[in-house]
Amino acid sequence: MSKLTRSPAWQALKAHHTAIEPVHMRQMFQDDPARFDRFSLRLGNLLFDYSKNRINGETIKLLVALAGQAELPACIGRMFGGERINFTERRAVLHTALRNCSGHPVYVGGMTRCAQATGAGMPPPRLLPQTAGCAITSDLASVVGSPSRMASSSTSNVSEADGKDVMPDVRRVLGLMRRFSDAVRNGQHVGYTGKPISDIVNIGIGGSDLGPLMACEALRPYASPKLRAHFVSNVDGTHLAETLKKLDAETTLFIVSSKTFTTQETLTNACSARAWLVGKLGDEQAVAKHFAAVSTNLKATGEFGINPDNVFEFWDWVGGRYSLWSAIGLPIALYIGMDRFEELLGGAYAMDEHFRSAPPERNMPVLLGLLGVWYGNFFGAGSNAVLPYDQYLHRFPAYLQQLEMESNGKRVDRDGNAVDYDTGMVVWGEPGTNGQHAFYQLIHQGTRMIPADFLAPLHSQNPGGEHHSILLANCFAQTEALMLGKTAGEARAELIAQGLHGEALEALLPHKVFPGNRPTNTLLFDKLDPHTLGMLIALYEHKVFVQGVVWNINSFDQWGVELGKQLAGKILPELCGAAAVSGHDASTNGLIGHLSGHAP
Ligand code: G6Q
Repeated sequence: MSKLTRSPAWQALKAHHTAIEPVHMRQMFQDDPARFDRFSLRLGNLLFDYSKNRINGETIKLLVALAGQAELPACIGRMFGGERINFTERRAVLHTALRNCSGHPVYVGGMTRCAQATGAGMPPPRLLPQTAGCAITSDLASVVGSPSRMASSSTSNVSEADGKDVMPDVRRVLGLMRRFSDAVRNGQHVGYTGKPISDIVNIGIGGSDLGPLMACEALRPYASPKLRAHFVSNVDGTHLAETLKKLDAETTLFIVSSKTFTTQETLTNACSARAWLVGKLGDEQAVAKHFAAVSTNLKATGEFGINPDNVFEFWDWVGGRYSLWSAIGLPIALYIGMDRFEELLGGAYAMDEHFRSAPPERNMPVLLGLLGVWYGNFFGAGSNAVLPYDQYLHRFPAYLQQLEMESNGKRVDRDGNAVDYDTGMVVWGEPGTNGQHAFYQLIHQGTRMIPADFLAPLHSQNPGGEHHSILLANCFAQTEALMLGKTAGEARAELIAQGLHGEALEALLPHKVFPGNRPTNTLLFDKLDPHTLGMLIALYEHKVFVQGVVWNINSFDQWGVELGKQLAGKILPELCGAAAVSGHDASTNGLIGHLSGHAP
């Protein structure tokens, strides 16, 4: 048994699970009319209702004890404090610095294995009105008039030195983003033939795609009507080809986004896009006006031929899937404008401040994370559905899939020992009512428990008719039905009312029963504006952190992704005939052989 599973907090939860397993939530609601008040939380305009969970006060106490045993508060302090908690890559984890509106410096710290260390070391939080934008403000002063815009970026593509305050660089790059996005949006930055930019195409994959794509979709109502945003990620040539079909080279701006600037998919797509552009405009010189890059690898962006004035850097302490707050968010800034982008940062900052200051039992990310642990480790749930009742959030589940599954899809603990408990869950979902007509059947009546998060705005960005009332009625009805279920008695009464009786009734009855007792969280917000989206994303980022701390895993590396990056490298030359096919298993040899008669 691992240290975690034999720990007193874990064992206490195990015993508590045995006691709570037979209790139906119907009963819990009947017994406690104040259950909603006890198990809901507000932060700014965000309401987190977690009362429809299989918990009581004792559950929360025990889960909080588990977090305490894992030294969660100290670990939070270490992340915000810039310690190198991503120890397998010797990196700090400082996406929170990218939205640090406090005016305080943030220093890259020394290497620490957070679960083993003690002591809080948390700076006192600075309170921020929940509706405020981000006071981080892009530092235009350090951009304008600077002899070289990269002058102070000596650390790019290398590890930041311990003790360095990252905030001046953060502000400087935000300033560059503001200058560039303003210029594109107001028509100052024009294409090679002098026409204003109408289309931006982000070329990136994984963390360099999913965040900006999700956020641009979510914030469409705030977008400039003069700009369209496109995202090309897949190396499948179809993705680029279908995107280019819609575009005019004279008015298109490509942003090549890659932390490493070595990713095969991104570089392949970027090269093809460049060839398309030069082919259409007939001059290599056009590239300078139509290509920008976002990367930590400034040497590689230079070698690719991107005009240094259009290169936006970030740093090794920003993980790919945590990078939308950095220059990787440039498509968002272009699309909705820099002021709105800074509101997004402000929302995340509000959640950061809540996360680092609220007591665990009143802390949204802590509770959300611990509820996941409760179901994953004690009820054996294997997946978590995320169900936005807001069409603009249609890519949110896909975004969370990477955030959660890449971060917590780990099988060894921080000491390298195989864990004897489950870690990250499968995350999946679709916008609400579409899902209702598809996979909700399994959530209601299937054999597996699937905890689900329901997200909905009180106000639609597109009010009119009865759409929004119908949408919300569906959302609330689903969580109610999942909690209550339908007993055999209720189903029987319904069937009798429909005129059924005898054998026909008895045959149908079991199919009409819903066990209920299926847990859900509901997140309600005023409307999906940049500030709220920032809060929601940061909420889930910190949820992932909480779970990683409890499971004693490194949530910030991704060796599985790195493996994928290496694998095709060996087979590609074999497919092209540049190397002999060797060293594979019979299946892979067979597939390669099959292809050789049908050249791609
Ligand atoms: C994210 C992962 C991964 C990464 C992509 C793209 O946390 O590391 O999804 O973002 O593999 O990598 P580049 O940005 O380096 O092209």
